[in-house]
Amino acid sequence: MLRRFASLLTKDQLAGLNSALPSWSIVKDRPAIQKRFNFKDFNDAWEFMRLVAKVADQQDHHPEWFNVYGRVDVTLSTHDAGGITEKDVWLAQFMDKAESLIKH
Ligand code: H2B
Repeated sequence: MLRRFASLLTKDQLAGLNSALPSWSIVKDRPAIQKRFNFKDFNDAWEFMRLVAKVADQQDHHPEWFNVYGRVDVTLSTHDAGGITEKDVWLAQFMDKAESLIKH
């Protein structure tokens, strides 16, 4: 299978993550980023997950997530690379856009 190469972010890139992704944070005990999304109800949370799932599968880059009612806790990491890559940054930015589409 053809897999697009994704290299780990450098120390400088990690340090700059806060400005690229202000609403995300770096997980303490593993190399990953996380965000809690809060929607008004389960239907909006599910619509968000549906939008993201479609694109994530097209990109072959899948979120770790946990949903209860309107809440979606997301963790992003590139398992194949063992850490945070630009694929995670890309998907995080897409999720922020999907969130704003649903909340408007
Ligand atoms: N998703 C994430 N988040 N990280 C990966 O390394 C990854 C993935 N690898 N989805 C893909 C699938 C790989 O396992 C398949 C075989 O392409």
